[in-house]
Amino acid sequence: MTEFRSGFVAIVGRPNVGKSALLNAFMGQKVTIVSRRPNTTRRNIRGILTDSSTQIVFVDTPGIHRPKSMLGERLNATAVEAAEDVDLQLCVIDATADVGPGDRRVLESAPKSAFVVLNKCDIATPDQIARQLARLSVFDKQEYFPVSARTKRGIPELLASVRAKLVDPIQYYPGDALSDQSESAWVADLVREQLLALLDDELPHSVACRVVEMDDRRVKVEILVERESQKPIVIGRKGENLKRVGSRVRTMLGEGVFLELFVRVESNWQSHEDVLDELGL
Ligand SMILES: Nc1nc2c(ncn2[C@@H]2O[C@H](COP(=O)(O)OP(=O)(O)OP(=O)(O)O)[C@@H](O)[C@H]2O)c(=O)[nH]1
Ligand SMILES: [Mg+2]
Repeated sequence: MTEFRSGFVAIVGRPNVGKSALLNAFMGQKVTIVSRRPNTTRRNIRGILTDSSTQIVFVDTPGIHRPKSMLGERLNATAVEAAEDVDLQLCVIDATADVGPGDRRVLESAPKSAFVVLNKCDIATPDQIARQLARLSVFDKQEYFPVSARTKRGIPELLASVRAKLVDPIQYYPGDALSDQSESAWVADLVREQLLALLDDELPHSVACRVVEMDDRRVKVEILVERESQKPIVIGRKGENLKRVGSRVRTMLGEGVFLELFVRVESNWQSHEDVLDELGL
């Protein structure tokens, strides 16, 4: 019989490179939200992948960026903290964008044992991929993986290499655990994900969601915005946006759940320590 092995693996990188999409690809199902806006992920989210002889605890992290608010500073600190505490780091780079200062910062703070994951290879040319890999080789990390979270190309090979690095004999989570998130944090994120998909470019950073009431049949989610003028934008004409968000999230929650959404203005919440504390950010 093979011995059981486990490990914690942080997925780090600058915003929007596809860290969360990669976690979902590893898991084969959605455990974390994805959007085309930067700074979508705001908490460290564990995705737990267990088979008969291994358990990988992936940690999806907020994108590391140059912060413009207290929220931004906290997001960076959250990601850095996650990266410090793991057995392996996956540094994710976008195959279609030049390696910039943000990527360099991530690569320079990662240990030599880290894997470099070049994501979005489905929309990069072979030439682009080759040039990116050549540029990245100067960072001298352990292994390099061209992949696509979207098509799953390269994902099985990457997973096999991650499994080969596991050394801890302890199983930290039950075999059927998928994530460490509470149901309420998950529902609040699903609402924010749909808002991100709908809203103008300026707004996403200004929105936060939290569940204020929840039982078996009813969930009430508060949507915070920073200014009075943002409220009608989020609500939409005749409540159109909230209706759309509500119906999309309801289909993900399953039959019979009554979802109630309301918008509240909390002036400049991104810079208020107590509000960030309350939101668990
Ligand atoms: N074509 C393509 N798009 C991808 C791939 N992976 C992610 N994306 C897209 O890239 C965007 C960002 O993906 P996320 O997974 O939210 O990125 P992230 O790194 O988690 O971003 P933050 O949470 O903001 O730090 C989304 O629009 C995804 O659909 C991929 O492999 N190929
Ligand atoms: Mg993310």
